[in-house]
Amino acid sequence: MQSTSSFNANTIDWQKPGISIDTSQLPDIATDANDIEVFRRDGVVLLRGLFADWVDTLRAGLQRNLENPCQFAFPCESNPTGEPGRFFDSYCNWQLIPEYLDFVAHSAAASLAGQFMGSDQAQFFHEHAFLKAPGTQRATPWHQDLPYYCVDGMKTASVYVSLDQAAAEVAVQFVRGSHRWGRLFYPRVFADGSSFNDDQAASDLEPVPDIDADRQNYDIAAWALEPGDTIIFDFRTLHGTGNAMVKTLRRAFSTRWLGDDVTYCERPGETSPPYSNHRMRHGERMRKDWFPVLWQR
Ligand SMILES: O=C(O)CCC(=O)C(=O)O
Repeated sequence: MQSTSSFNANTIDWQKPGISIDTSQLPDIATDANDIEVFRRDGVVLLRGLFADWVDTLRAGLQRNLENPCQFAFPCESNPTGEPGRFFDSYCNWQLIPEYLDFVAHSAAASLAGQFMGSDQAQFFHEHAFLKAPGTQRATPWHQDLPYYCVDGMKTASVYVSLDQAAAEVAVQFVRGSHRWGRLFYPRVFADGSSFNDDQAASDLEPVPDIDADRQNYDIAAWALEPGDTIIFDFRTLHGTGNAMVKTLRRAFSTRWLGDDVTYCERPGETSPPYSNHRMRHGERMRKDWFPVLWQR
């Protein structure tokens, strides 16, 4: 997705392309056909402890992101002033934060994403880091990531690494099978759940159903998470949280991956990230110099 309260037009010059990644350094990973089957069926799968070895590195990167938020792209605070806790996120910093780059360039995330998407390649879109501090009650509004994004396609995956213990009621939750509903919902502002774009009413998107008011009618995956637990989910899978109070620090780091059917998509209103001067037209493949292909079958 996207997150976020509103895009900060004054964010740093995050769009500088440039770093090239030596794909020969990227490890392949053996995947389990049953896990891939669950991902295809449910739009989400949990792989316990998969990236435990990366937790310290990613925590250090997120700490760098937090200490100087304005030096990085799209720092966003979604807790209104005066509300307890903190709900922070930031994204598009993989070229700026060495620990994030290390993960993108040296972890098995590309291989994992490519195999789960059933794609001949895994093209990297961007990363996104999240933090909720103890005391936070602000929910992550239920949303799908795809309608925020300037891409379209069926083969997509987020690789979400939990960096802390999180009880099920505060961890991100997923509506199983929602990626197959054939429905897309309005993106929402994280701070208050309102629509992300004013002109969405004119689009084909629907309002997100009130999942929390009707939980028994949805098949919700709500897992207690440990550091290193990794959730792979489709950009169309509905996810979010209720507003149970976060009792201990809860951080996560997500990478977003595009499969071989994904193309650039013009959507009404602003997309996330708000790329400019990209010179791609609707329906074209995403340019590889900005979005590197890091794994090929
Ligand atoms: O961790 C959260 O609460 C939100 C995560 C999320 O929305 C995402 O990774 O797309």
